[in-house]
Amino acid sequence: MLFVGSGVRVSGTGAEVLKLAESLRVPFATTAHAKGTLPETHPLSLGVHGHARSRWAAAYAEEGPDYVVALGTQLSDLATGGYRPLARKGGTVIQVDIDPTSFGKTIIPVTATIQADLRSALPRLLEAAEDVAPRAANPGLDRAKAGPRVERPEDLESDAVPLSPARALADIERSLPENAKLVADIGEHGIFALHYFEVKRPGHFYKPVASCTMATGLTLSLGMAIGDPETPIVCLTGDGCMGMHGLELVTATTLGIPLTIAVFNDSSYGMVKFGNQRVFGRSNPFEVRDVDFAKLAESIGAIGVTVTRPGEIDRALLELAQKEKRPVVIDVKIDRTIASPGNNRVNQMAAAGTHRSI
Ligand SMILES: Cc1ncc(C[n+]2csc(CCOP(=O)(O)OP(=O)(O)O)c2C)c(N)n1
Ligand SMILES: [Mg+2]
Repeated sequence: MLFVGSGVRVSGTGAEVLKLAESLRVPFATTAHAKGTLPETHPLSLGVHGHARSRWAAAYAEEGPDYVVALGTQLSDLATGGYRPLARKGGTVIQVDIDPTSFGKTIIPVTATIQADLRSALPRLLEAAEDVAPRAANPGLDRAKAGPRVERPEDLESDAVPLSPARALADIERSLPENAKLVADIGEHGIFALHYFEVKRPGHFYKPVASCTMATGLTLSLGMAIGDPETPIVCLTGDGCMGMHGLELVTATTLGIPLTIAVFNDSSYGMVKFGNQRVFGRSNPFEVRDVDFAKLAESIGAIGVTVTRPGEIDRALLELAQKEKRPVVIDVKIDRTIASPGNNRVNQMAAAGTHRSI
């Protein structure tokens, strides 16, 4: 298995990694942070592994690959989903990274490390791969991909109201213009995006991961929209993130920036609420107000739209900002009782019984 970290994005070597996977005919998975560097619709893709991992990646990793080449990742707890070993016991893990301080940070078994710039390492790996016969068959991959890609796949089609976050993401995925870029922010909504959104075109999905402040995605997408006004930028954010930096909308409106902001509005700091519930068995004792973000947007001079039902997010809505040359805020009232699957960091804390020692 090739395990692709964000170093591949930084070095711009996604195409070479894909070539390597194809020439050896081995599957690849990305870290959460590297989601968007490779097409997830590719037959060899397992999607995201580690934090918010897909069921395909989980199934493949649980069988335990013999040989893993990790490219541009520190193999942190997020990358490995709570330091789960990448290879089977006794298997080989090779870690390639430009930064020598990336080595030895992980506690999972690593067989060998190679300090190299991926821009020079990948051509050499491709050259070496010429002497290796591609895998004829990979029953482990077939078994892994025989099952569903995601947890609760039925949620993607759910007609329920309040809206399931997975269904809202499926509507976004179906409706995104071909050239649009989706940026996901910090919170449950971001984990939903990591888990459910399937990247078709490399370079068209980005989610900041790890120690990021809330609304990093919001401010980042504003910068992207200013820098590249012809490309439709859709930012998926949360009501809490909007509370932190939502008034950047004044800047976006003043400058006439065609940014689309889809707010997954659960009237809560969902990640904190569900995290507390999982680890401590109870949640934070305060409620966040149910803010009407469509009205807020209109009051600033942006376009505000409220979505409450499946199917309401469509192509016309995601093209509106470009058409009107001003920001569009979509207040998506999601079902606030649905937690994201695959927040392994929190699940591990819960399993470790942290609540008992506090
Ligand atoms: C500035 C800052 N404060 C706190 C956190 C910790 N934190 C991560 S996600 C989150 C809640 C996000 O709420 P919201 O934007 O509504 O997203 P949701 O989880 O509900 O989808 C918090 C408090 C953070 N990342 N950044
Ligand atoms: Mg929220």
